[in-house]
Amino acid sequence: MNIKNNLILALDVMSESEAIEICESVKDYIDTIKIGYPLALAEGLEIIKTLKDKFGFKVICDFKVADIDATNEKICDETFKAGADAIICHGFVGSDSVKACLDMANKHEKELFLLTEMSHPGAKMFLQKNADAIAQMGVDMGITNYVAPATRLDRLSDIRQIVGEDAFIISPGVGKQGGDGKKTLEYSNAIIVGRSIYESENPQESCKQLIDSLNLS
Ligand code: NUP
Repeated sequence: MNIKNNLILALDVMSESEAIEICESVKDYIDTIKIGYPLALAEGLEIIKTLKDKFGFKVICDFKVADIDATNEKICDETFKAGADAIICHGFVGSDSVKACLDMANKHEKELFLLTEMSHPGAKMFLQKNADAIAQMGVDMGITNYVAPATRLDRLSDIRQIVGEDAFIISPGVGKQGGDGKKTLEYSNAIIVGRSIYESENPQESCKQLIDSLNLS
């Protein structure tokens, strides 16, 4: 996936009008947005097409799909039918569940991102212990897209080692969760940033400043 400025906007706002307002202000800097349960539950899956049609964005659906295979298949099918370019699934549920997501992504000729270790403190309780194995499972399954944390660069580096240089990693946790964008991009292909853009007084300026701080060349 080619992502402008290596920056994905996590659009966790609670209404279509807010979403459109934020997208209007950052559209010159961003071409890929991530929509999760907050906006999808508030406005329905139609919000995907609305934002794609209006702004031409690529949309990653952060539904952290984590069910049995038969249910994962249905969740992914509906999400891709609604226009998503990619979906994020959890890995801890095991390879049968993940394969259902991968098969559906392939069927729709769309992308799957496998979530390895999460960025928040609670990820240390259970997920971190298995994150390397989750990443390795992804490699064994031929998955090429991953989500790994900007908040723990040592872990991000470990996961990069496992998935290899050719894999595509996107990383949440920059800004409000404490991660540094420029350092994260030493290991990741793109950062995911939400609140420090959409909660800002001036999302456009925050976006611009963040991109300047990444020193992309
Ligand atoms: O490990 C993860 N951490 C994380 O924050 C996996 C995620 N998908 N996210 C999501 O990234 C989170 O749900 C939110 O949409 C975004 C980070 O937003 P913010 O902390 O920049 O506001």
